[in-house]
Amino acid sequence: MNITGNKHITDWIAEVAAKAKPDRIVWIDGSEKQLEELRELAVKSGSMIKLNEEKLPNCFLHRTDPDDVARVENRTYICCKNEEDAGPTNHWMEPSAMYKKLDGILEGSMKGRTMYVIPYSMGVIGSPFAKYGIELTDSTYVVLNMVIMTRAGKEVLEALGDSADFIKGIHTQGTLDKENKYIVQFPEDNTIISVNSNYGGNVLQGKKCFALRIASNLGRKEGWMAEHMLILGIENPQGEVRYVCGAFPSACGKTNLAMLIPPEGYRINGWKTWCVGDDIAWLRPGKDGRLWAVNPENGFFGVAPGTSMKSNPNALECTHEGTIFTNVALDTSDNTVWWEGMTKTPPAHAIDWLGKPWTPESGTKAAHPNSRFTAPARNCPCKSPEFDNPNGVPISAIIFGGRRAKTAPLVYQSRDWNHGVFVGSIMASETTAAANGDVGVVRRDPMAMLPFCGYHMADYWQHWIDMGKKANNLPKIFNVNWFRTNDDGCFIWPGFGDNLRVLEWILKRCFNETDAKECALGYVPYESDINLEGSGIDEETLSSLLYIDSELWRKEAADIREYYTSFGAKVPKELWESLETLENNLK
Ligand code: GTP
Ligand code: SPV
Ligand code: MN
Repeated sequence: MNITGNKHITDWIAEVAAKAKPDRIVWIDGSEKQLEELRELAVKSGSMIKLNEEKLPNCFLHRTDPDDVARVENRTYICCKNEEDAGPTNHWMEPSAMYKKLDGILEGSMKGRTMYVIPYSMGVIGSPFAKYGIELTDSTYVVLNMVIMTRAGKEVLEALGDSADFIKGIHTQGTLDKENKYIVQFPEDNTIISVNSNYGGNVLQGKKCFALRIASNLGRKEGWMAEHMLILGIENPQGEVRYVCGAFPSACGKTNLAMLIPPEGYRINGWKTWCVGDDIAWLRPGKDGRLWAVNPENGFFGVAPGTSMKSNPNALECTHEGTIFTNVALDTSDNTVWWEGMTKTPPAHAIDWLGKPWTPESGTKAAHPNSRFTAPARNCPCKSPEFDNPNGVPISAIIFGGRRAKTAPLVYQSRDWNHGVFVGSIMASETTAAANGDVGVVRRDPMAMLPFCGYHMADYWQHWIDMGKKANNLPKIFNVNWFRTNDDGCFIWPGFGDNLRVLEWILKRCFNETDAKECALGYVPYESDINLEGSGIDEETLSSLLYIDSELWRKEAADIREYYTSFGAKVPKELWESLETLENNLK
């Protein structure tokens, strides 16, 4: 039964249903009663396992196909009319050719299945930032994840009224055929189609497909920014809360930084942290000349391995109710979950992510390295009181960062906005398990947006430069690297909660409360300006973490020159100027 009279919606659904031929169509109204039925259905069908109700109330475990465990960047497409508009970093196909291919896959794909209609909002429904979408899917797993990750249900249809202004999304899990897996964005049609996958970022379309690939196009047109960024509020002992955004590539520490717990010495002095978002930020210039950010999501799709009471108790706490775990291990002793790094001692017996019996002697990983939890934001102990503020929060600093074993120092500050755009554009990081492909290979990942920018990357840099002219009280831009290693390959910086020591310096810089040393890259801290008390790090080690190896950076600069050249004439001149300055500084 339809729950809207909006013809744009009902005609489109009829069209998709005529193609995919589902046995029935079910509208997701967002009610607890309906969700309860769907959970039961998912458990009955074997798609989800109900976990210990006492220890993990309303929590479930899902295992994906072993070949469907991460985003598939080589099968992700931006289909706009001109190939040039997608740029050299995106896969492209002419839209009508792609529609034809997808129509072939969609034809009859939902026979014998139910097609669910999920109306959802990215951002607080009715707020100036909000954008609406409808995802049609034949997967209960997608429905149950989407209602955690977004604001979904009939309120969205009410907010939409008769409007045609929504993003159309179609998903079928199909046969999971690897050779016919496609994650496709049509930015000119505001349409997303993903087929033959049932994993996270491929199919929870509100996240990367909409809130980044489609939204980056909308932002460019409408004068705002869609970024792969966490949003964190930091409250100092005076009770002032200052906000930062941080762009780190997938599995490089956004969720952890967004929920960090201050080191003990800071806590005693009254420092607090407030999580506004852990993965995506939409930023707009405010009337006051500052950039304001909202998190368009309503839950966390976080990396499980490494999440422990020691590294990130807040994230762990988020997963204690109403959470769906994907590809973690099942601890059979009490029907709970486990993953590498959760506790020092693994369970004696478990079922691994492949569904096979596992013991610590098995010599394999119990949880997949990209196993995840989908947890509602309401569970977060440090959820910001501003989380649902329709106008967002004002941003003082933008922080870029990645995994670099040697090159990038612990922290440095850019000289100004345009130079900061340069710093973001040259980001590089070792690849992780969040996407299919090799792990640990250094690749350029500008602004952590390489897999998510929905148009030509150099046009995107130009958009950043242009945004700099739209606000007169812009955030200051920094770069951090928590991942420098010593000769034994161990991380030198303690990371996690101790990252607040660096954030404190960053925020002081934003408010002219501390000095800095000029260097070839911009500004670095004086060692004595970073509070190391209780960190176990001495000033000498800090010096080594801040050291800039000119030889390595000359190689880096040559590599950047080559990289920029690969984008052709569109690279903004401001970025070339910053590169020349860097080259001169290194002479
Ligand atoms: P996506 O959800 O894929 O976008 O990832 P993310 O950027 O949110 O990364 P997340 O915070 O989940 O961290 C990924 C991995 O990095 C986990 O295994 C963490 O334990 C590890 N990690 C996070 N922060 C730090 C840090 O400060 N130092 C070190 N050494 N490791 C960290
Ligand atoms: C990422 O890979 O950056 C994620 C997980 O946040 S996914 O939703 O799969 O994109
Ligand atoms: Mn991410």
